[in-house]
Amino acid sequence: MSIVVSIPDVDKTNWWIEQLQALLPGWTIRPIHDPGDVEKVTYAVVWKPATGAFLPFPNLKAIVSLGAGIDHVLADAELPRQMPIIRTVGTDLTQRMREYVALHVLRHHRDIPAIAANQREKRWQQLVVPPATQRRVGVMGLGNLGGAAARTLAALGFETLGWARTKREIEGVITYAGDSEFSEFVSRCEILVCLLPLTVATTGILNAALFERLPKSASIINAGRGQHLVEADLLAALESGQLSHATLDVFDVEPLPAEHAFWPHPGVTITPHTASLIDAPTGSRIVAANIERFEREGSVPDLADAARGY
Ligand code: NDP
Ligand code: OXD
Repeated sequence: MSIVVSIPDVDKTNWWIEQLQALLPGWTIRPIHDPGDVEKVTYAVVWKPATGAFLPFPNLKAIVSLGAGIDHVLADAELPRQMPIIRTVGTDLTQRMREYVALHVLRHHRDIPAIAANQREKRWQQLVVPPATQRRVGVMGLGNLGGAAARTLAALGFETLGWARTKREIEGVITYAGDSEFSEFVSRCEILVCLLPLTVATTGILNAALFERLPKSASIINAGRGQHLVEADLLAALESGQLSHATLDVFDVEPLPAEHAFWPHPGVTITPHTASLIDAPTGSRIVAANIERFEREGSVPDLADAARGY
């Protein structure tokens, strides 16, 4: 009975192994590059695993994604077919994302980037903004994270809209579903938050056509995945004034390269994929509980649907 852990960062790998080992004392838990007896490995706990990482383990029962997204697992062209993928989700992850979305939507709503620029110039300028009840904010993706974010925004008083693949009912939120209602949804969002999973259908969804449909000088917040955004289209939309600001937590290439145009851009706020970054002590409790339940029942509620892509 053993578990391998694969995370690109060595210190983080050791941190997770230490925490998981304390919760699962009957298991042997080792880094994936030093797995011991490969026949005994039944679970792989991973974040951005290498291509072919799972091939050495003939008795693997499930892969545990150290996150809500599974795109980093599905990216492996040699992923064993039909392998169950368990997502790491829960109230801690949701709470962190609610904080992030509230913080940055309020920051855009109250024009804090312009106020900060004024302070740098020692300029006293009273910018008038409407109350939240007169500000329309849209959330793309209404799952665990997007649904919680939309509820939080509605509770803050924003006129809140949400869009998902299928129709979702959320109190206080005007919801839209599917491709047919996409244009109408987008055309109403003064601040747009992306909390979609990365799939074939959502890759590149934050593009020039979408930016054109948004109200003039709208802003966006992307905490989904970097590949949702067409970076050149964002730069052009900021340049033309169609968009006023973008807050980005996720990037096509992470870490964001030092020479990237986003770093010095006054219209871009960067956070380093920390919107809802789970820590090992918290995350290990969720992972350990999921592994124990999968052992007992052969399934868990947090199983991803690999065919759907999320
Ligand atoms: P869920 O699976 O719970 O929800 C996904 C939502 O997206 C659902 O509402 C789903 O629609 C909707 N959706 C999927 N495909 C489409 C589509 N083609 N068109 C419209 N809507 C679509 O995911 P989570 O809320 O748990 O996580 C969402 C994503 O957030 C993750 O996949 C990950 O990429 C990102 N994330 C980022 C973090 C960060 O720190 N930046 C942290 C954690 C996650 P339906 O309801 O109809 O199924
Ligand atoms: C996740 C993430 O998918 O942190 O959980 O991005």
